[in-house]
Amino acid sequence: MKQFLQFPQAFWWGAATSGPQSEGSYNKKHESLMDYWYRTTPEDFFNQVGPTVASDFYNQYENDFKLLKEIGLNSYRTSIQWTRLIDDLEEGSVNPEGLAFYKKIAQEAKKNDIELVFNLHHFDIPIELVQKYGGWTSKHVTDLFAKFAKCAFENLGKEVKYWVTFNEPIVIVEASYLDGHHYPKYVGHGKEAAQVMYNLALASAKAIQEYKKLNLDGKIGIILNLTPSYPRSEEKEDILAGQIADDMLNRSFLEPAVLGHFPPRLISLFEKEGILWESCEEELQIIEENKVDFLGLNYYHPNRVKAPEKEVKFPPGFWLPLNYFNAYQKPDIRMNPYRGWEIYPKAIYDIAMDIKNNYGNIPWYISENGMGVEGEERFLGKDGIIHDTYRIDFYEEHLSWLHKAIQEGSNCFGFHAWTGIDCWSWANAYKNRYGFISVDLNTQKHTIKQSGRWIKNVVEQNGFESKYEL
Ligand code: BGP
Repeated sequence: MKQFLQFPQAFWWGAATSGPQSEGSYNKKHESLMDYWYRTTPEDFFNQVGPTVASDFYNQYENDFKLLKEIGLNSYRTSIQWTRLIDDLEEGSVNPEGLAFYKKIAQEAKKNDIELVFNLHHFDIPIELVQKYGGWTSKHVTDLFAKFAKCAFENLGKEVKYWVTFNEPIVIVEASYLDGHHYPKYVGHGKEAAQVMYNLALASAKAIQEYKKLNLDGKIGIILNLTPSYPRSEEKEDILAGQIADDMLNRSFLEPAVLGHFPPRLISLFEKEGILWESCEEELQIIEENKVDFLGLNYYHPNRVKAPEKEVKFPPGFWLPLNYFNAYQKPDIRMNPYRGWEIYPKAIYDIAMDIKNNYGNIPWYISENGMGVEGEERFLGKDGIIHDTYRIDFYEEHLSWLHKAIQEGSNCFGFHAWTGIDCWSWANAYKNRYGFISVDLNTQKHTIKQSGRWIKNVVEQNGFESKYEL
């Protein structure tokens, strides 16, 4: 039986992207890690497409905001590129041309009645800071980040009311230091990974401290990707494996951001493994005192785990969490074959309940959720638009679980899809498309898809008729 699901008043219906994935690298002051990685190793990127043009937001932002407005969105997240806003990285001084661009973005959002969320970091550290200082392994870089943040708040903090310090910091830890997916592609650098984890939480707290000092009329948060762990069985070993996976991948940033300290079990584990970060009282106090006002949570897929079956001996200096939890290949799961991610909408409800029960029901929103599909031109109709009905089904099912959580008291104030306009995605480049609006890479023409018409309808009704019985 179908049921109309009404969402709370003033609910955010929007989408997210980032500077490096949408703007194109035109007129930047510095090269980011992604720019450098692409310039030096283009073969690492799908079809050798890099961030140089992306979805041409730098040139098309006026038209893009019109399209976002046309599909009804009332809010939108993008990121300020450190490499565009800042002139001198040590001083954190402003690059006037970069600032002028971000001012135009803020104005355009306002003109279209779109609430803008500015993020400060989306995997795009300036490469100079990696080469000179070792990137996020360095405490000095956390100070430089705070200077960049201060510059952004001072110059744009009156126009823009919602800020986030980082997008998915755990991805930096995992992809650059543990599994080799992002430049510098280290595998098993456990000690550095742990330090990066700590430094990113510290950098976020330092940026929040700068924001609070300015007494602006706005709010600041962080965007975390949560992959809830589901153990293979009820056996205590599997349950413990799930808890440790959660500590490492989810609570490592959730706890400092919301509670002001790191998960104690994770600290003991890192200590036992000899990879615990270097910290001091003064820094821990900054983390303790500068918590977030709200959370943005990205949800794509769950994490199926099992207890390890045998102990793995690592060579000196190498560490991965393999002796604590292993991936579990659960039979009979639904998959998105293009991305290789399991589709499990109920996890959105589980996340909401975890935030309600264990994190003081802090205000939060879904800051990314979506389905990447390869070869979407197959679905191009005679009417010239892409008929992405699979995406509509995906969203309706996830939103039905989110609605149930809200009914049960979860303090969720919005839903942002990944993404508004198809965008470049790191090494996957333009392999999988996620947008409500398509991008033709040959012409850079942006065209609304069927899902764009669908979301417009959802926003107008502040809800939709759901076919899902939960
Ligand atoms: C999230 C990132 C986004 C985006 C998305 C889809 O983790 O925050 O930046 O890339 O994943 O990623 P992909 O295109 O690799 O499937």
